[in-house]
Amino acid sequence: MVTNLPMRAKLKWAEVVAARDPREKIRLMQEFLALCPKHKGTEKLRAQVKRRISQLREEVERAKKRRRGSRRGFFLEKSGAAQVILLGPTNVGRSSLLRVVTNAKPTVGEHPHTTRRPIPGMLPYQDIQFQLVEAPALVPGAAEGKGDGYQVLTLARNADGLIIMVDLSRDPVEQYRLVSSELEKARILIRRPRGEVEVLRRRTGSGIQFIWEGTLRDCTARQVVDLLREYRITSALVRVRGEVTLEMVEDALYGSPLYRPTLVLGNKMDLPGAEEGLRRLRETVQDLEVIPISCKEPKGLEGLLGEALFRLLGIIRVYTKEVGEAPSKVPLVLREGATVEDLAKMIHSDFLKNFKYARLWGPSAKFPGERVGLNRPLKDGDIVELHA
Ligand SMILES: Nc1nc2c(ncn2[C@@H]2O[C@H](COP(=O)(O)OP(=O)(O)OP(=O)(O)O)[C@@H](O)[C@H]2O)c(=O)[nH]1
Ligand SMILES: [Mg+2]
Repeated sequence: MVTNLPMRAKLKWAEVVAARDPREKIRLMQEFLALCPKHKGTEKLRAQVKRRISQLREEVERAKKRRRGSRRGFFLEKSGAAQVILLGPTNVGRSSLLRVVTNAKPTVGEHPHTTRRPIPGMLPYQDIQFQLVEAPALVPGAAEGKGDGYQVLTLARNADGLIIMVDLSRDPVEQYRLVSSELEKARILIRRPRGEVEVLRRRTGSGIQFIWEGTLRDCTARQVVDLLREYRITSALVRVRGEVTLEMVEDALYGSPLYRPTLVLGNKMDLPGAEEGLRRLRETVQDLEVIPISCKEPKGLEGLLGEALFRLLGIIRVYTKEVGEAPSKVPLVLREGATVEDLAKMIHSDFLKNFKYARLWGPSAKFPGERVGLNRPLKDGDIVELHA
């Protein structure tokens, strides 16, 4: 995205990053824009910086209001195994779905924009629950702040996963494109990127250090260090995952894109034209899973959706037990790839400090009660007894 910025613009960005006061940041970002040439290559970057400016302005406004005692954020505390945000244009049936598969009872309306605030509901699946949140509808220009767009997209950024819901009977491809393009503009990725890079600035003067969980593609580590120096960054931790290019490193300096696992729900399968809509939607969406549903025929919907989210989010359930007792009825929820160490950390930091060994039953135990160490990967359904 970033291409050949003049040195003065890069230095200005270093000032933006160093600034602490939001008003000061806004002023410096405006100066940055003035130094940043206008052409095709800088279009996205300019749009993104402008978005940051409007966001900061809103934050300043909100902080003022908070001081006066009124609150109007969209923040929702997470609950259950994962928080999943239901996104879509208006009238696709998000409230109807919530009524069918969760305990929440939002108002369903024929009129557009019935839902104005996020509404959470719990979707039970086997012995866990997902928090499903209906977000107010996305409109074109949401990423520029239209129709509470910032708040909705912030909800999406903070979630564990996303559902894009469309109405199959009314040009679902266009609806999907609307949502996916607003997400893209807000730097939320709905497909796992080939590479990810994070630049964590540090105060101590310990130079640039790399954490290698992948490789650099078109450049050397030396070039990365030189690039960071142009932005006056001399002390940072650079985490490289997958395949990373120099452009991605520079991009990350303006705010890293975030990946959120995403599912597409095609609703109103009961209406004429939906079959054709589904076929065209699948053609467009390609590698994302598209699930056709109808809220008018809700039988089995809860299980279907729960199962899909379970797979999408890569959830594993682990049951802990005490010596000589039965395993807990309620599982701890971890993500694929989690180890005994992650489990111990989750329970209590003391557990990790004083860890001796663990005993393992279930799918990943070689035999019941196998003795394992901290780096042992866990699987869904494992039973673990921690010894500290
Ligand atoms: N035929 C049919 N109609 C549906 C289905 N799901 C929802 N509807 C109808 O679609 C309209 C909108 O439904 P809502 O659930 O309010 O949609 P929403 O996405 O929450 O919309 P807003 O909150 O207003 O943006 C209502 O008239 C529903 O009865 C479905 O599966 N089939
Ligand atoms: Mg609604």
